[in-house]
Amino acid sequence: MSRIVSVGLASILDSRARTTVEATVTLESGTRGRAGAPSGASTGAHEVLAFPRGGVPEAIRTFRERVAPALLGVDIADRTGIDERLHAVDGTPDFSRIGGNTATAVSVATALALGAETGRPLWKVIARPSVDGTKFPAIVGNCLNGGVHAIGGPDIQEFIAFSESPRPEDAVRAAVRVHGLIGEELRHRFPKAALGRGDEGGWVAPLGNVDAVSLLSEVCARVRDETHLPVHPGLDLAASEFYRDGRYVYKEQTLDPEGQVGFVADLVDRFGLRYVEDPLDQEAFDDFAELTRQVGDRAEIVGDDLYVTNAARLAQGIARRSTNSVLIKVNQVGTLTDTLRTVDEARDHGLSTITSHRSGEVPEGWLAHVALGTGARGLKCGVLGGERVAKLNELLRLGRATGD
Ligand code: 2PG
Ligand code: MG
Repeated sequence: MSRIVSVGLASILDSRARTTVEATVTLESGTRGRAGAPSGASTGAHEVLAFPRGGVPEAIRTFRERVAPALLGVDIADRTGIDERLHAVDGTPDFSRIGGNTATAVSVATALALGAETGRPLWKVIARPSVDGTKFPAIVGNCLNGGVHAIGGPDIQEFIAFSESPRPEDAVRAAVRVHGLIGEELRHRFPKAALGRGDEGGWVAPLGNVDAVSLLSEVCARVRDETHLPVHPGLDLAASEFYRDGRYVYKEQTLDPEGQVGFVADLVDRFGLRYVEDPLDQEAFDDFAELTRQVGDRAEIVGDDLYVTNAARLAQGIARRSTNSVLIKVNQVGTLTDTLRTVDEARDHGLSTITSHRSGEVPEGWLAHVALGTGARGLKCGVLGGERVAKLNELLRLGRATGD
């Protein structure tokens, strides 16, 4: 097949207008693949490093000196071999020499180039034979923001519409409706307040944590009545961000780990939560297991900072029955090959996967292909903002292409 004749890495802006990188891979046939890499704010302690210590300029320098020479002339058919070369050139366990975002941008750009060369969409390039592209993910749409993604607002980071219709068009419609109705309700409740939106387009308002869950749950019920679509409330607590010295410190209360498990289990039952991400600290494998034991039959209990898309950390969680679901973010682990390893590990042990954006995103749609190609239970990509809508629109296109 065609060989790589040039690879470039350039600085671009993410949705917070911070610099990140995009890679362009060109083949001898003239075919190209281009992809940008996103960045997080509530990053897990065990993620690979997005950039080397000198930031984007050092990432670009290192790319020119070390990465590009290792990729020139390689056959594009050897996609996984290219990801292995990225590890070999880096030589560290956390991509701290070349940067995880360089690895992500190159890995995805390579897969896109291979797809273009062979006339296949990205999802088919990465799909296992058991994934036929007919099962579409739920939309995991952030509607209200708090935590480190907002100025003010609740301590909980994300109040989510978990929109489960199998047809992308319906799933997107219900999630968008929840976001819109929450906006209307906030204008009504706070007629004089200056309301804002967080990094992922969710509303930001002066609400307490439980008040915000209650509002979300009421609005989801209204949208269910109105549309007859299965949309339910969910949360990403990003609890590591407010875990201090063994306690969960909220504005309204401070809880020990047992209290936190009880608090979250109570929210699941009172408000009908179907999705609960990072309800506990990133090292609390056993407290996660207790919560999963209590409510895992009625909600997805999802590990994000807990696993950081890392197959070895996921194996620990599987052994301890910590969760029934795992969040998948390509740039937490670096390459598509690493990502697929973690997805396989999850699938082999009966855990669902949720393919996720970052809070600082690029306005590209490739994430929707990762969700479809890995048979994900959900696509977490927000609802509002060009960089979020790009992923929803790509999923809608994929829905139409496969005759949804
Ligand atoms: C999360 C993500 C995305 P960040 O915590 O799940 O919503 O946030 O990209 O800041 O880690
Ligand atoms: Mg999270």
